Amino acid sequence: QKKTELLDNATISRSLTRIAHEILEKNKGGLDLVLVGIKTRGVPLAKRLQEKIKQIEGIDVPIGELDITLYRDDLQKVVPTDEPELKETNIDVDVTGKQVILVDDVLFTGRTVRAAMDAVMDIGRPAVIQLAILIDRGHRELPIRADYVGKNIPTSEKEVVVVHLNEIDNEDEVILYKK
Ligand code: 3GP
Ligand code: 5GP
Ligand code: MG
Repeated sequence: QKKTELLDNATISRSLTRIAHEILEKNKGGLDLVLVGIKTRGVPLAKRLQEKIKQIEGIDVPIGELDITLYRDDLQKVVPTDEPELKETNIDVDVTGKQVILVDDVLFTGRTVRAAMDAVMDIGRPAVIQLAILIDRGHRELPIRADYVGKNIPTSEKEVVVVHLNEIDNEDEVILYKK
């Protein structure tokens, strides 16, 4: 197994700072924003964006969480017919009329994001839904793209992107593994 470091602590932080600025620019100051993190690692990323937006603009953007589990617990046993399913919705704010930003660590086929959009639209009618992602590794199977991207990493099917975040893994790093 070969590893390549794609992002470290400093570059993750800079990417998120840029994305926070882009979100504020695109959404006119951000007063109607709602951040929605997709578990597991989309949640700490959403919180970091919330903090950066607070530092830049001085506003408190509400945060929600979605638990969408893709496939089975063992990634080696991925069955193509398995769809990511919604396990839990934890969004206390009314999303109707809001600019909802979905946040996740890695964008791959797009099926998780599709399930996340369904979950958000089940609880209200947002003015707009946008997507912020740390790593876009390609291989989309649906017409879905991210509005805000930390880094585009064209991967092969055999490669896996490992995302470690301080809040969960006690370190910040993004590594490309070649099997
Ligand atoms: P996450 O909760 O941080 O998103 O999908 C469950 C976990 O498995 C994810 O954690 C993700 O980091 C990790 N993972 C690594 N490679 C893959 C992959 O190719 N597909 C999926 N679905 N998850 C992967
Ligand atoms: P999708 O539904 O777009 O295929 O996959 C998105 C979800 O699967 C993300 O939540 C992400 O956690 C996980 N995922 C898919 N591929 C990878 C990968 O290479 N690395 C990591 N860390 N997560 C992945
Ligand atoms: Mg994820």
